[in-house]
Amino acid sequence: MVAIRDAVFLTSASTIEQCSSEDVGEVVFLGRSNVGKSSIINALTNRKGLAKSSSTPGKTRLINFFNVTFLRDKELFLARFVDLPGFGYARVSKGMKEEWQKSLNRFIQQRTSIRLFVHLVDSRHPFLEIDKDVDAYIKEILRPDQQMITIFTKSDKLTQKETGVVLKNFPNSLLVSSSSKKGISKAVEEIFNRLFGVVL
Ligand SMILES: Nc1nc2c(ncn2[C@@H]2O[C@H](COP(=O)(O)OP(=O)(O)OP(=O)(O)O)[C@@H](O)[C@H]2O)c(=O)[nH]1
Ligand SMILES: [Mg+2]
Repeated sequence: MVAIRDAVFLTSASTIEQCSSEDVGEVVFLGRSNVGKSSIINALTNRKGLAKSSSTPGKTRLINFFNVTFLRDKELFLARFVDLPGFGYARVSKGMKEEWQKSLNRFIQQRTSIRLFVHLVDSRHPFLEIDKDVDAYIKEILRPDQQMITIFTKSDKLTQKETGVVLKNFPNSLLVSSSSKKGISKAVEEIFNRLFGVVL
């Protein structure tokens, strides 16, 4: 049985240079603005308000780092969760958007401590072009020591039929709700196994 025992905010960075040292394996949460990145970090770690979530898209503007301690069979495992700003958020000028996107791309491609990309997709809109693009982009830049998983968010908003469509089209993905906590413990286990190489 795997659980997250501790999670604390480490630091925020607006540039790569400000990022924390690359000494711990990192899980990067990325996805469209408002998809529920900050909320799933709070749900996985069971810490309300650890990552700032908001109904206004574009809430997360900085790269936020959290130190996370997993517990399995009385043994502790350290990792870091990274909350990224969503792509496609509005309210900044086009120039700033491009600058920021470049900076995020640089982070994603150059940071050696990233072990796992968690691509979050809104389960109500599972076939958007932008998510296909992100999927292709991550696969293209993925290094041999890195993995990627897709997690569908906000499953509490789905009808049974819609749930069936997601599961049928994406058989290897996880479907979770940060509100109801459905699927969350399975997601914790999956992230742990990917990070620490446990084959079940
Ligand atoms: N019903 C439901 N709402 C959710 C769930 N997860 C997140 N939300 C809501 O969706 C909105 C956005 O959540 P955030 O976690 O802030 O999303 P984000 O991806 O971090 O957004 P940015 O930081 O703006 O990119 C908030 O109003 C959340 O309460 C969920 O599982 N179910
Ligand atoms: Mg956020």
